[in-house]
Amino acid sequence: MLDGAVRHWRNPLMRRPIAALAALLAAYTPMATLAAQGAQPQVVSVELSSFKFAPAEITLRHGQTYRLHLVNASGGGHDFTAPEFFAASSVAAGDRGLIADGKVRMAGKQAIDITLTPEKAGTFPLRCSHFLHSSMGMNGRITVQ
Ligand SMILES: [Cu+2]
Repeated sequence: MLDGAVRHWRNPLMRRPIAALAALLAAYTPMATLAAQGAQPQVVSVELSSFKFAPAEITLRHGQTYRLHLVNASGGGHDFTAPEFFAASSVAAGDRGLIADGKVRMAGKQAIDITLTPEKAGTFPLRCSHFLHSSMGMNGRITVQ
């Protein structure tokens, strides 16, 4: 009986599915890990209000995927204007429509989520482009390490 099993194992037809399964597992495992990382980006929350960003200093790592959770806490409109930062990032395809001319426009009490990956290290200015808002303090800085 054991002899039969050994002969079975040595049969190339019986070995091939095992080799195929091992190759499949080797190929599939890294992909599964990447998918798990992609499914859970790190959340970075930024609150907009009259007239500031909180936090005003945002530090990110290049190559890491984030979910930028923007919340407009005030009743009036603001925007998250950072054209150089957005140009230096890969934005998830489904979220690109939320950014126009480097800015995310936000109505009062609105929340917007954008999934992106900063691709280049650098320091990028952040401001609100509404009339006089930046001169009243609505400025920030995004540092990508
Ligand atoms: Cu504003």
